[in-house]
Amino acid sequence: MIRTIALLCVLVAAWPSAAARAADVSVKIANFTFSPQRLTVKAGTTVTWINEDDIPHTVNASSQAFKSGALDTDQKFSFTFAAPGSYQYFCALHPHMTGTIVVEAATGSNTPR
Ligand SMILES: [Cu+2]
Repeated sequence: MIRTIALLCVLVAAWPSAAARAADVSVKIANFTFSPQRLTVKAGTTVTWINEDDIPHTVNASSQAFKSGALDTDQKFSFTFAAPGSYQYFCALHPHMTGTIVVEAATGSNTPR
């Protein structure tokens, strides 16, 4: 419980713009699993992975669009998905750990055409 509160404080401190950018989301890494394993976001969304396991994990895109390096406990990695598409990723240390980020075109008046 205390650990959860401490983590929330860290998150708020690290993301001063979190309230203004409510669309930004996080993926938890725990028990050798990315959670949620499949996530759909709008283009322009920043996704942050947080390692809650006691051992290191990585977040590597199959396309090599992003690559975190080893994340120790409570370490985070963020990537902003600018382009729509389906992004498969895995943990380089435990390749059976996989996840997918599906990026949809952003809607709004400033969307070209
Ligand atoms: Cu791993």
